[in-house]
Amino acid sequence: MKTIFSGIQPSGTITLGNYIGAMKQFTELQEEYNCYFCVVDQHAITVAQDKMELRKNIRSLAALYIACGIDPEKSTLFIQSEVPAHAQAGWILQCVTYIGELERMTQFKDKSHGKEAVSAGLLTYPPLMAADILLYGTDLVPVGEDQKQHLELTRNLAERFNNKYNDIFTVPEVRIPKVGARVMSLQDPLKKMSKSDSNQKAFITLLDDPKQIEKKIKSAVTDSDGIVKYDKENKPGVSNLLSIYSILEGSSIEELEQKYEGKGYGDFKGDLAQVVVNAIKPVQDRYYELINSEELDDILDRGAEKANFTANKMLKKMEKAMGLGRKERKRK
Ligand code: ATP
Ligand code: LTN
Repeated sequence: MKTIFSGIQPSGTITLGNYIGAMKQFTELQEEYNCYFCVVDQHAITVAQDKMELRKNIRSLAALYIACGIDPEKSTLFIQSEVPAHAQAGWILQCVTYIGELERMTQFKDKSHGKEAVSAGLLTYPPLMAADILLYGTDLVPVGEDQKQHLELTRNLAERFNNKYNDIFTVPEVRIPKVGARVMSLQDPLKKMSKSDSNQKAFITLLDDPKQIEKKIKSAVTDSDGIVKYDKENKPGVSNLLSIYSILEGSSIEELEQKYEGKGYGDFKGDLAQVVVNAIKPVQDRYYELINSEELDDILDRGAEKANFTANKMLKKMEKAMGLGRKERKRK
């Protein structure tokens, strides 16, 4: 059975973008693959986090994975910092990465742009991500489009390590959904929807209540021609809303264009708000059952145990391939 690995940062509550671009495909893939899903908390601290908020977001993200349909009987769900091999392997991979490669990453450029205090971790984020993936012999990595460049670097690092030291890594493929790979901000449809956006109106989280959802959709930026039509170039706001509607409700863009022909944005937005509320209501119900439960801790304990077992085996191979530490002693 082939292996899948993916991770989401606990840098806020996950958005409709994360749900459509990542989470939705995870739940489908777990039926056919050996899956590892991770709360990548060590990636989240590459930018400043409030201690109490981070703790809350880590648990909340774990609960949301399950509430969205990740089945702990089928998939391994765990928290990155509970598996020390990630940081250890991340260090090793940093040592086979060139600074120039890291400086070219668009996520680094976007997140560091105009900031004075940029952490070294923000720059060295991709080798840690490569470690996440390579430790599990991953074949396939389902992510949104924004992660394509990081995946390309992961593949290069795996090949470089294999050629230089020993052929131990599987070179993973990326899997990007055909639609919904890039859900855009509700306030600036030329920017991707992001859970750490400072403007709360730019994104919908899976834990927003119906009133908030309605408000955010009603105030989503569109245009002044009043026609519900998909045209990414000239009508990015409306096109983004149409994509969200189409994916969540399962109707095609053409069907939706017909349905709203001659109607204004008011009707369209009102219906879309209802579609979003209906899609995330069952997720919220399950979330509130789980969030303070022992069940969630049991799942995460089991996940960490399984992940540690697999990851440590690969870490040992990496260290051996490079000549780190001492030769293993023969047991007497
Ligand atoms: P942050 O704002 O902290 O950078 P984020 O919202 O961009 O976070 P991540 O935790 O970095 O989200 O990403 C989790 C997964 O969701 C990744 O697979 C990523 O590609 C996907 N994803 C993130 N934003 C979107 C989006 N707007 N549309 C589609 N997929 C997305
Ligand atoms: N970099 C990713 C999160 C992430 C990830 C991973 C995704 C960290 N490690 C491993 C897939 C596989 C992001 O910012 N979305």
